[in-house]
Amino acid sequence: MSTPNPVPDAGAFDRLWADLAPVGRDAGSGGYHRFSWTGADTDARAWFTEAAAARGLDVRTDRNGNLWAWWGTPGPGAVATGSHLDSVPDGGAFDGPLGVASALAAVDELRRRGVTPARPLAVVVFVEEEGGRFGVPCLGSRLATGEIAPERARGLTDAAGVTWERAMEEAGLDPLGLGADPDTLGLLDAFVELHVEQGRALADTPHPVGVAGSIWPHGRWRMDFTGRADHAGTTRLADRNDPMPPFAHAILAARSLAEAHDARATVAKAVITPNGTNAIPSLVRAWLDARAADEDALGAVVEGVREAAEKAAREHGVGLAMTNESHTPLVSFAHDLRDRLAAVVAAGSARGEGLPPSTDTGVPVLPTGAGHDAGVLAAHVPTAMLYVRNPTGVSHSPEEWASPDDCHAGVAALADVLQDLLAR
Ligand code: HGY
Ligand code: MN
Ligand code: MN
Ligand code: MN
Repeated sequence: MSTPNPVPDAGAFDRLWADLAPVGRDAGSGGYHRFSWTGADTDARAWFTEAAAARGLDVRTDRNGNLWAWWGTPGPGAVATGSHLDSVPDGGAFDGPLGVASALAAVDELRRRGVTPARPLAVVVFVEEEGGRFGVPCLGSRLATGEIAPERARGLTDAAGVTWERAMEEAGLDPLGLGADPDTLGLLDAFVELHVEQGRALADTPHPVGVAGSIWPHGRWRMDFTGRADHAGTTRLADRNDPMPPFAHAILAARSLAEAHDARATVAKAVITPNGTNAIPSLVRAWLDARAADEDALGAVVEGVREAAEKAAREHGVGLAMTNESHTPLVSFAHDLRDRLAAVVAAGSARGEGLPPSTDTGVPVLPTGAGHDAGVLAAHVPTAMLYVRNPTGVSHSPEEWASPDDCHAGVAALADVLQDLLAR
């Protein structure tokens, strides 16, 4: 079992986690409903602000609503670490929060080691990473990098029609300040995100910590099937313009194309209007989440779904508009930083096992199909990721889990990595 040198004061993480984990947890399912700028997300952000301030960090909210907690005066050569606090509907406890709590615990560990950073360090919380409320994932980091235009972001709406602009105003922020933030990102020499592993890549290995190698190309496409509302009992089949059969064809096409291309395609969200048992729908609005190891496979899946959906729409006298809402190209994390992290984590593992730090403990470097803010920043800042083992192999579910020992190993590895980066 490879264990980075254990965190002598594991209590620092445990105390942080004991405070954060209950915030927004559903008493019934055990899942989380932390949607940007709403109660549970606001409470989690308040927790972060308090915990960071208690460590003497200077907490600032940037123009896009991301939180930055600085150890040292913000300046060039800075190192940042962090993740997100928002969740998918009924999400797990660790996806996002583990990276944030571990970052604060790593600050505690660095101080316990007597480290005086030679560079500024920021702990960051990106907003709307899941896109769970406004539909575009990594919205906070995409705004900061300039990847998404402020005008588009301001107009994004949630299920109740509330715009991002109004949600920010209600959170006490100025939505007119939205936009690329080179002044902040330009300070960073490195960004490291620690994240719970969201599949089985570490679950069946002796490694509690892995390093990210790449993130698959992935994206979201909205499909609007426009039919004609009518009576379920009096309308003959030949007279119908029912959007549901083409919708069903799109789902089945996504599944078979994903199998054919060893890709992943999911249709998990749909809004049916008027959504009445005995009323043929006038509109089905649904979203395709597609991901593949390369752009060719991703394109083949998406265009195959489009063709199948368009064919079925024609046959049923239904309109179809399929539009791309977000797309992240293949992310290959910078090899030098990735390999540096792997070496530091391996040395920590070796020390943890009483072996010479030069021992190659085989720390895994992993591809993933999960998107992250690190995947957005990687095109702008030298970026790397650490993964913490998830024995369940399940994520975006209350079942998602990481053991306390593995969380501590993650904090130790993150502290080792930050100590290495801050010393240069
Ligand atoms: O959907 C994702 O891959 C990430 O969890 N936002
Ligand atoms: Mn997620
Ligand atoms: Mn995440
Ligand atoms: Mn009737």
